[in-house]
Amino acid sequence: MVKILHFSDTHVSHRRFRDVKDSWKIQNRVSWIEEDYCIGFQKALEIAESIKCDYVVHSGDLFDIPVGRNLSGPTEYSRTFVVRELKEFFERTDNKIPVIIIDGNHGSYLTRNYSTIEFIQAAFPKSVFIFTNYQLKKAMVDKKPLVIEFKDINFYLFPYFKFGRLPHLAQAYEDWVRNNQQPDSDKLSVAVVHGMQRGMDLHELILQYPYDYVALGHDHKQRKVKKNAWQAGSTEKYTFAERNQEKSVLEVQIAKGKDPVILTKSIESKRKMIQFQISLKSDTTPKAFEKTIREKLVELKKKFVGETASRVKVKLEGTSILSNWWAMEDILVDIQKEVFADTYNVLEFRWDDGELVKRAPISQQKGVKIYEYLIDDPVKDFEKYIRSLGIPDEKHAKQMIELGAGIVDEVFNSPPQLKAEGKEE
Ligand SMILES: [Mn+2]
Repeated sequence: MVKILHFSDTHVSHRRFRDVKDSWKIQNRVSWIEEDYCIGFQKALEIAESIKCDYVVHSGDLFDIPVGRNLSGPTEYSRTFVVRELKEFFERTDNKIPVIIIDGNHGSYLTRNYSTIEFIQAAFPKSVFIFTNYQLKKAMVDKKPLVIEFKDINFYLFPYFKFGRLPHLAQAYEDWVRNNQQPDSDKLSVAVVHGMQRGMDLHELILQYPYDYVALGHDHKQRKVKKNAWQAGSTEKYTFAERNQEKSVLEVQIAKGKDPVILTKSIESKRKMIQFQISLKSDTTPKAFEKTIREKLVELKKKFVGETASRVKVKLEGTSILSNWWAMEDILVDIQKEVFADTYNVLEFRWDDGELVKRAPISQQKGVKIYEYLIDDPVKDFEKYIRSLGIPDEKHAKQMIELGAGIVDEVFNSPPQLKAEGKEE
């Protein structure tokens, strides 16, 4: 039997700059939130040691940055943290446990063929085995496998690759998987993959091949995908959508010809993420809104303690009159200032108005204006209205005037009784 510690999506060096309390755990060293993600990484290695595993597998997104157009690399604090934790882990375990890490969609400079996990391998060339996005592309071009072989087990590596983006990529990737990445029939075989959307970044063949285990990453919610394939989930809550998730890493026991045995090993996160759902109506006044928010915050009104301070998001939905919403936003800004004083145990306070519909009051809505015109001579007034729009193309303006005048004339000028009489005939 071989025992693997499978973890993923540690997102070390994740930081928040907006809507967080400007308070550093140690002055100018590390922020509370950045440290949370370091601790997730640390705890996973502690569990790896305690269960006496044979291998450690990280299925991607070890570092949070760079990502997308954000080309900043991990902070010195986080990089040092990771190297120190690994060094101590290898010392405690007599350099007997190899650590395998693949690239996710975070942590690599995609346009530069360079990944932030390369320095980890440089620091521990005999114990750390990394597989980058760049190595994957090279393996596809060279038509070579991406495998690390040990005497009892082979690991097949699938760093993040969005092959479903273009048909020719999908075909090239499938050919590469088929020709190079099929499991060994004699030795134990484990696939390590960063991807979750089938046909887009997770290839169906990987779930169909008889690997003894598929170590998946990218999905922050831990889940069993198949009896031999698990998403480990992230080690610390990342978005507010994860606020109620319990985080853990996986102890995976595999033996040839048997279903893997999976044990979850919990990682307790010290910080709460709280979301207040508030539904607004067009008659909700700023005053009533302020009262609601303050009532919700009462339970958090206590001395600030960084170790336990909560992250809070106010999620707004429903409808609000625009002028009311502006006043409510001012209230939120004021409350945020107050919350970041030491009388609230809150580290982050943000709001999300993405799903709130904001409307102008009826009296100011567009379209109402037209009634100011259509009083004396509706047809002439309509022409004035169209001219007031300043349409540059005269032909276009004339067409609109003619068409509009016809409609206006019919609606306002034809005596309704004529129509009634017509009906009687
Ligand atoms: Mn990811």
